[in-house]
Amino acid sequence: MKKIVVLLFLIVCCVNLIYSENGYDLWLRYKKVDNPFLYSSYREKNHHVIFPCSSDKLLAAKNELRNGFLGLLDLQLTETEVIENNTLVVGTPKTIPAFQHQPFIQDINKLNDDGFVIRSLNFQGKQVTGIIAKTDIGILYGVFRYLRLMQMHSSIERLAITEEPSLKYRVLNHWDNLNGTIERGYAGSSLWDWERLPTYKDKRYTDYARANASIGINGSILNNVNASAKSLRADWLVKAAGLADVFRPYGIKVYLTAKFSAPKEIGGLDTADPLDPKVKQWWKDKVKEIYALIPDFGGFLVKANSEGQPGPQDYGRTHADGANMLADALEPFGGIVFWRAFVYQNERHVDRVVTGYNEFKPLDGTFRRNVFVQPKNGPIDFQPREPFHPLFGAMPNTPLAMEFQITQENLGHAGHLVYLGTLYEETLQSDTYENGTGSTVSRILQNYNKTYGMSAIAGVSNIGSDLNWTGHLFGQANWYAFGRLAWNPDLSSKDIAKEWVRLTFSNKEEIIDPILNMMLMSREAAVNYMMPLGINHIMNFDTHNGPEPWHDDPVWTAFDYHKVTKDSIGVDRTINGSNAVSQYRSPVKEEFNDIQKCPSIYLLWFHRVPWNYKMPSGQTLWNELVAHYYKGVDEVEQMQNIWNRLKGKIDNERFEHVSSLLKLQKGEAAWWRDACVLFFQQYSGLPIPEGYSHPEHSLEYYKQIPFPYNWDQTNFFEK
Ligand code: BDP
Repeated sequence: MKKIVVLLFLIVCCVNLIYSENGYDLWLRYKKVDNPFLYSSYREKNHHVIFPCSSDKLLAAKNELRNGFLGLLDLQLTETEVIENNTLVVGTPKTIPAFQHQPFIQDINKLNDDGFVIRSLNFQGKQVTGIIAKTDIGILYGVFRYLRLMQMHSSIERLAITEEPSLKYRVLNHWDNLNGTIERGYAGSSLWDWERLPTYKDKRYTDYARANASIGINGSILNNVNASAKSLRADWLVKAAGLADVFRPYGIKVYLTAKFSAPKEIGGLDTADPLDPKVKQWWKDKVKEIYALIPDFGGFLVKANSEGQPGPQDYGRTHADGANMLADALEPFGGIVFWRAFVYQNERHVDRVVTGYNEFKPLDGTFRRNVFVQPKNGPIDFQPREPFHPLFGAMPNTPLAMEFQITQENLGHAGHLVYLGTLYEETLQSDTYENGTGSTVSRILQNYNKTYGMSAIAGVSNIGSDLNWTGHLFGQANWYAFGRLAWNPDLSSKDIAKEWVRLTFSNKEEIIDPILNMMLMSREAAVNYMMPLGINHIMNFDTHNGPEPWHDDPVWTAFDYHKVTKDSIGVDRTINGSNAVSQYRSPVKEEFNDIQKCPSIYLLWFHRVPWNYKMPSGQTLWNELVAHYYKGVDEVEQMQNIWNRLKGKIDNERFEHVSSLLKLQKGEAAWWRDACVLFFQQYSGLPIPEGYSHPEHSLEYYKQIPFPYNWDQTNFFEK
């Protein structure tokens, strides 16, 4: 009897082990295909492979294929030289010269360097599948795409896929400090082990590169925008070079942030004036030194004259003067500059929303060709919801790079499930009217492709040393969504979410549908319980997590953002107010300016509205505001219910992980709701409408709740 119990126990343990997943494998899990029909058809089609390899990129691609076959199909990658039916043929016209005479070569030649085709074709009299590209990196992308087909249980018969990325530079911005902390990072510490680099190269760097390459990300900016000049010192550059060596086979270039005062801080000069010949020379020499170590170095990202960072304005020069000096140094090597447009004066009389546009719009057309101006998606600062940044549509002669935030600085850190694909899509599909209807932000980004090949998108990374990379398992979906939209900014966030669920959890509809529902409702839920109707910047002033609409000190006050009084709430940014609306083109400008036409999601962003204002729903503003806050919490409850019904259908480890975080989210959502409703009620003086439960505690109670500790802010070791 005892033996049987022990045996049963061991079986249970094994089953648990098999089904327990910690999330490390991301969307590259390569679990065995559990549909017998597909399994055998995939095996048949991949029985033999022709895949000549002459570069590290091709080798990386073949390794991936090998791992994919083993995991998905229990199949060893078997190479052949003789073409038979059902052979998988992988190569470029260079590695498989016979391709040069095939009719499909025309299609390949039309693609950009990162493109590929995957086709079922007749090649040398045999029916084969071809993964064909112009370049080696195209092959790597094609292989990942091919494996994804099988991971998602799609048919691989009669394939006719042609793909190329719409944007050229698709980069992650890591806000990693050299001391291992990550500014606004919530998934542990930095992946970069600076102490042991470059000699010791953690295997994780390779997995990081694989994950990025699988979605087409091709650049990694290693360090924080609040930069340390030290990262440009010779002893640190060799470490960056060590990472570049690991990333290279995966087509990922390394970039660094450049602290504008570096010539003074580490170069011994007495100025960093961009027009000073000594300074120019210093940067030229520095760039030369970098390229000697990292021949494919990507370039610099710069935060200048913003939030206390040094910049060209310290010397009476413009952003263009600063950016162009760096661009000139990088140009001979093919490097580029990302110059951020996230600037604002810490002066309370200036509406922060208008600053970026005011500083950059007049400089349109004055930047070198290898400079991107990089605004954030909205004109304030990664709020749960913002209208698109008005610089998109206002600088037709300057390549603009989009900066999205993947890390959830203002969206519940790694504690809340908030799928950001919908946020990204909302911005990308906003119409700027730069060239008439249909000039979406996405088009603006892609249009520059037509001018001189410059197009870019950047995402502030949510990756850290946590075993599952992103802290919250669903944070992986945001990394994935960013990458997929970087490849094609017109993809639908819903389709992307569906892909991610299939790759991460299961191909079974009974699992896909509920998870998809949760993801698609999650961002709106967060907006509802945090900052509905265009309210913004009312989070804790320091950690940016938790409600603090009452924060008020001489330097920083939430009152500048909500301007609440007993009569009204919201900021007047109409033509009678700060006139921020005029930074948008017609008809967006008129739409935002008119309280009747302004979408209610942006109402209090652009308008000061009396508490008893009648909303289109027929409710007063006060009642509607309260309704949003309560709805947000209800939505989190719905998400919990959906998730709970998945118990037993997905592995226990990931189920429990998400389940406990949803509990945390529910608690914090209720905290946001109760604190904000009570705070605003002090001003409106109106009752919480019938049917809603009253907050359990007083406002004083909520004000005293300590904000969850966040250790990421310490940059002090570097200073
Ligand atoms: C703000 C962050 C701050 C960043 C800054 C930036 O709170 O940590 O340094 O943006 O983007 O949102 O430069």
